[in-house]
Amino acid sequence: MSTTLIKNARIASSNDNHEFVQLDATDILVVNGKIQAIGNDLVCETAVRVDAHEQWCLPGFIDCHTHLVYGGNRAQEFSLRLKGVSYETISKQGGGIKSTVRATRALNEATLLSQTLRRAKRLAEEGVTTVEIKSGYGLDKDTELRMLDVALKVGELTNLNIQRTFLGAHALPPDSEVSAEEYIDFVCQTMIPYVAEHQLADAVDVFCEKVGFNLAQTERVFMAAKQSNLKVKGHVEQLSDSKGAALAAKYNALSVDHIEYLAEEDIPLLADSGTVAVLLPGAFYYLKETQLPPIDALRKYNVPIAISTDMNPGTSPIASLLTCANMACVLFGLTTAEALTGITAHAALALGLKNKGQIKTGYDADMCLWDIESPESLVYEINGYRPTAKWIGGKRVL
Ligand code: DI6
Ligand code: FE
Repeated sequence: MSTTLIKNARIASSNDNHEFVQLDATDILVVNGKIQAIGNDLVCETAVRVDAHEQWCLPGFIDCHTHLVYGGNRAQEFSLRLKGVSYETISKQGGGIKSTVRATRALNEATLLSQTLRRAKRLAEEGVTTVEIKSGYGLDKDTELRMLDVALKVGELTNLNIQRTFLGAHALPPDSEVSAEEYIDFVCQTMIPYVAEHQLADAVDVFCEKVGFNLAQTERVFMAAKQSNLKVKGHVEQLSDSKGAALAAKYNALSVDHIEYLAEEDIPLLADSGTVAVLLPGAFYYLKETQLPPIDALRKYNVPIAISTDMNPGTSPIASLLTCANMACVLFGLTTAEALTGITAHAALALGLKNKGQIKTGYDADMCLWDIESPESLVYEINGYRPTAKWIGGKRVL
């Protein structure tokens, strides 16, 4: 693979203290997909030389929680909700996740792939280089596996790094008599071992909520994941304090996501287990939630905070990570620096990716150049900018 030398950049990244700062260097040498050196006056005769002309160079953004693969849309449900019908009511009446499951099951792989690619490209256009994609709109073996395969193909066709998460425990399958316990048996005994054996996912997720699965069912899924050596994450405390975060911490979860209703007493558990708090302000916005996540307490206990789109057809149809970073500032009170760390270094931690999310020697060369006044411009202005150059694993893709 080629060697690249980027000259004259203003480089900004989170540092090891989790602060998003400008580095005291202008040049980056990339060899074999990795950042080999960061410094001033770097020289390499054999490298492809790129003059950044003082543009900013930032780590590629990481969208660490998406449901990018799905069929259909939920525009009608959106209209119902605008008339005051709640998400829970729609879900109980067979809409919500179940309607997307029916639409997803009905699509063949090629159609599912082309619809997913459209959304992946939207994310990528804004400087995203890594995307986590969950299954969970199949809820039967064939469709769950098809979703995971589509996610893999998105990576092959776009250059994006894709992390896959098995979310079989997203909802009870529609049009089936199966009980929640029986369905969890299937998830734990059939699906998780299969997914692990064939390396179809990097982690396992559960929707722990009144409209999802209860704490005991969630724990069964976490135990099965652990037995199969898969990391866990959880959709927890989105609509109520169900104690999913504390349980996730017990299983050393990579992340707990949503967490508007997270109780302060559970936050030290997250700090101890190294679990990342993932904010999903798009879902908060679309559901017109008013309960704010406990940002000050997360800061107090130094729990890393990440931000993601939660891109999904029901509660967060928003394929723009930078818009979600803006929302995390405006709606949740994050600083712009916290937001930038939240879509880079902390998002990498939420996926267990040790070599991504920072511009740092030895890290993967996933980065973009931006023609902006300062990095905070990206969070300040909605739909304001696109990168002018982009590398993923050292390969120039823009
Ligand atoms: N929480 C969410 O935000 C998405 N899934 C979940 O467990 C919503 C999924 C949907 O409504 O389709
Ligand atoms: Fe989600």
